[in-house]
Amino acid sequence: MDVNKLMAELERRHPGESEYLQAVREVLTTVEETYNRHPEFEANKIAERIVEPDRSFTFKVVWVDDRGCVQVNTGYRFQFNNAIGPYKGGLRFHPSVNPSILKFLGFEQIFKNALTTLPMGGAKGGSDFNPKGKSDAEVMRFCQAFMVELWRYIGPETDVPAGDIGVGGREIGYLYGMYRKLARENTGVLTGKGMTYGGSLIRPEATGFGAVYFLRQMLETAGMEIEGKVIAISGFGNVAWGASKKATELGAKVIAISGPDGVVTIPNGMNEEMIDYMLELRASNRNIVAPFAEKFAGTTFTPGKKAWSVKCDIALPCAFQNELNGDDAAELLKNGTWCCAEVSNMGCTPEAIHAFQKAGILFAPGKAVNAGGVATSGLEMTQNCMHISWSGKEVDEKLHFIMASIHDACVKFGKQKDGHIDYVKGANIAGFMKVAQAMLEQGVL
Ligand code: 2IT
Repeated sequence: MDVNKLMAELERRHPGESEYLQAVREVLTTVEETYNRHPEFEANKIAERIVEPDRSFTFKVVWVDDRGCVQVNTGYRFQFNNAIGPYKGGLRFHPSVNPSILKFLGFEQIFKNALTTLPMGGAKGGSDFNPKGKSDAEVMRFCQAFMVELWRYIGPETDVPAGDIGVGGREIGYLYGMYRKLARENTGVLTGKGMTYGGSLIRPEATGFGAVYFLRQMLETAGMEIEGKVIAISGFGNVAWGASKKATELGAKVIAISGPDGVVTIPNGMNEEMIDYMLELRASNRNIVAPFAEKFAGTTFTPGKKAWSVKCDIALPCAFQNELNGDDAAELLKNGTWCCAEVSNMGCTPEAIHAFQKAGILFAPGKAVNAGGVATSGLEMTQNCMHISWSGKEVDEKLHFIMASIHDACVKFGKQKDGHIDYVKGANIAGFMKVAQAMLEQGVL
């Protein structure tokens, strides 16, 4: 493969889709060497085929707000690749949502899902609907209108959506309710469902828990332990919550969380009450973190600042793509940060990753670190089709096993001659080669 030629062609077909092009370039440059050792991949144009979504759906979502005004949004589903299993991936509701962002997420999802050891293909969808300030009834009407369009394209063995930013348990409930009514079926067509109608224990915690299990293994492999380490986290949503909870439980000190409005520093580290309050803050639909500092004495809110301005051992981006840039990386490194595990999808810019790699600190990419979320979605699908539910302990044990397998795969494909583990390379090669092999064996489609 010739990465520059392939990228030029992709850019011609998807002009200006910067997030999508960024994600593809990162994967292709890291797998190029291994790929080129397989002339059968080149002969079958695996790279050219894997970078394009299989198909995409765009639809209009019309709903009525609480004032009686008609609102119009755009809905999308990008089905990227189903070589190893049904399309699988979240739905994002956020005003920034556009085809470039959903294509980057769908593309990343292919390799992440391949890493989980479970049979799941890659997809992503969502809408430019802004949940901020919306009432519960408005969210319900929007979700129902969204599903009236989406339901034709999905199915438990075809395409299984889940949550992402702006889509949590409440939204999945409304989406599932409408799907069930339209399809006249109770199936595992969405994951992240409530416990009373087919959800899996540990799914809400899984992304954050899995990330901390992975982080613990990174540290252990480097001869360290997580206990006592100082961690800065960005975001205050479901993922930041799960990561804070597990890190605190394992004896680490979470000293910062952040929102679009600024950062809250917690000098003594998070406690249980604070962790519980994160859920309330997220559910309030206000998208600000400042109230956290008003509620807890001894914590400080600094407007306009990111979590990366706080001195820490370990940085865990848990919010948004490209939320940690080159300047942030420089600031962290200056303050002595020696590990960064991306929990958000593509949380770090290429400049930030380069700075971390140049400094030789521990760095792991989102598609490995955050794969526990979708992996537990896969476990929810399994329970649904068996019509049973596992205990929390059983699910957590399986999540442990999966995160350990992902870590092993990163080490296998990412260990350099000097012993340093290039987790970016390891994750990309392991995920890519599995899907490439599956495509090869199934012929030109
Ligand atoms: O980015 C992700 O992996 C998710 N938002 C979860 C997807 C899923 O299907 O559980």
